[in-house]
Amino acid sequence: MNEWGAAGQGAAATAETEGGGGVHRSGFACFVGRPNAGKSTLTNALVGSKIAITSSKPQTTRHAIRGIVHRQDAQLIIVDTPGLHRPRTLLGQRLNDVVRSTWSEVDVVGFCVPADETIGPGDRFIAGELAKVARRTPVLGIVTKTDLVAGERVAEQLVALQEVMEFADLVPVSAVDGFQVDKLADLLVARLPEGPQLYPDGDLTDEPEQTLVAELIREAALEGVRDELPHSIAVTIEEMHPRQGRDDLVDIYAHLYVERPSQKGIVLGHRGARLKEVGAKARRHIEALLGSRVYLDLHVKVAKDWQRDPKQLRKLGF
Ligand SMILES: Nc1nc2c(ncn2[C@@H]2O[C@H](COP(=O)(O)OP(=O)(O)OP(=O)(O)O)[C@@H](O)[C@H]2O)c(=O)[nH]1
Ligand SMILES: [Mg+2]
Repeated sequence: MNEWGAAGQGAAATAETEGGGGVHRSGFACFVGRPNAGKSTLTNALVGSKIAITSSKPQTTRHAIRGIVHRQDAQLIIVDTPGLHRPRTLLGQRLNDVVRSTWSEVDVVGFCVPADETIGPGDRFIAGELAKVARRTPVLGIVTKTDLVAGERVAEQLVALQEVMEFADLVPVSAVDGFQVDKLADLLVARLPEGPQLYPDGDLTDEPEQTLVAELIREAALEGVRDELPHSIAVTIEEMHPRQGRDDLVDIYAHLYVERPSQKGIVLGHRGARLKEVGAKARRHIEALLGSRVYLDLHVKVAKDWQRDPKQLRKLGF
């Protein structure tokens, strides 16, 4: 039933890399880059659906998230990882560990650098780390967010990126206006081994629903907060189930953790107004995800200095 066109269009798409023959490829790619480089937004653009949360705050992504791109000629699994950075907390160290352990599991790495920021020590640090895996795994250089700058700036950034390390390919993209997103998919697919489909048709991620829900709440909570607060926020789902006797309503009980009592006030806002907004916004996204109405009960809790506390980190899933 699902075999339509597999030999037809698939052959055309892979002819360039393989010299013909309906080859099907499958495998893993991951995006690496400083926090805020646009990795998760690009992952969502390639998957064609929002599977990873994004924000203008650094270190939005906190675990490796798999997004699945289905094509006639290939199945590409993208592992979106946290931004690689100089860690200041135990959480930061754990995030970096997630990134490095992902590198050994993928067929190709995409090193993302935003077009609107100069290449700096943070990028050179990543390049140095990547050089260790680059002998085994091809690394593509990706200039992201091209919509934010003029064409010549993109060209300059490509040249600057090339000086940081040697790349298997270089490509500028914009996840926002879609510029060359398909081209990037082609370049990544070309680096995958031949292989069968690894995930069923239609699966866009293997993230458990509860994780996606917790992330959507965290994303809503990140908006409008500043400084250290974004780092201090964590979300857990305590309970999630259909309301008894109803098939159109899901009850969700979630905890939103901060690190200090003073942060609790900020998250709550005047008479709880901010939290209410966060809840309403998260609920809209969760309802779209689950295709059902949602009752969301959101409680703010203090987990003192959880980013530095191994026991609390474990409890929060790190
Ligand atoms: N204009 C523009 N903005 C973008 C593009 N891609 C990402 N952004 C913005 O850049 C910010 C960071 O994007 P993310 O995708 O969360 O970045 P990230 O690399 O996943 O960040 P971490 O998870 O913190 O490492 C967000 O505000 C995005 O909306 C793009 O192609 N164009
Ligand atoms: Mg991210």
